[in-house]
Amino acid sequence: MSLDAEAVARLSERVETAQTYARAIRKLTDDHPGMTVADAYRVQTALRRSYERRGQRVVGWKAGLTSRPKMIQMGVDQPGVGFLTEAMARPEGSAITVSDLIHPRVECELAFVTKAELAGKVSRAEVLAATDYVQPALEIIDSRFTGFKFDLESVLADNSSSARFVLGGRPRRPEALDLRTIGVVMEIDGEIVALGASAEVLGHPAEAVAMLVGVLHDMGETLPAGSLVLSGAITQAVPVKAGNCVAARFFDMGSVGARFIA
Ligand code: 0L1
Ligand code: MG
Repeated sequence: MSLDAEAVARLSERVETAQTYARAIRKLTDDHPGMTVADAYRVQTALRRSYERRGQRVVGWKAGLTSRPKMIQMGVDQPGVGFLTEAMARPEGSAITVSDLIHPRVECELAFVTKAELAGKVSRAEVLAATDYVQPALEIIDSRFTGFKFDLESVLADNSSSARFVLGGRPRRPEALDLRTIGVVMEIDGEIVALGASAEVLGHPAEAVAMLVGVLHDMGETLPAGSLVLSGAITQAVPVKAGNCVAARFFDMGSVGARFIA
């Protein structure tokens, strides 16, 4: 670790202001080149505590940077996690405003909802045993860094670009599906813009949940029963603007969609 407590608090405020006012900022490592991944998670934790103090309930977590192409695209070498609050949730089919976001992109993901606590180093099988159901989801990410350009330390401190999410489709028991082979097609305004299969997510999306529980353990946290986890992008992240209508069809699980407005 290289940042003292005062620097962590200052960086967390800088990120929170950028998130609140949708203003892009320089990546944090420009001013703190020695910042480590552990420092980044300390900034993210300070951000989470600040949201909680303002009454925002944490409802779960997201795994990010979980596919090899995504890591290469963003120039990072490991996945990461971010927290999800109730205020980030949007109803299926709803209108999502883009004026309070900087440069939103949409990803298609499998959401896990847990029925038992997960803690420490857990296996894929333990994740599946603790999963109540899985469900199609859209994640709307929005890096707070200029040009959507960052490094691992900066993006983790920015809560892994978390912004909004939408749950939809049909919730399914995990044992009823082969979670490696869920095909997804994403359309914007009726045109297919991205597709993929769920094995894109660390070989199996439950591996991403296991990774996430390990990161939480390193932060001194567990994943409580009843948590929502976005397990990582099955498709690439596609930029969206006001006027766009997004629909994602998940094989055997139905579809999830949202509209974007100014
Ligand atoms: O959810 C994701 O995989 C995104 C994590 C952060 C990287 C990005 O903003 O593209
Ligand atoms: Mg994502």
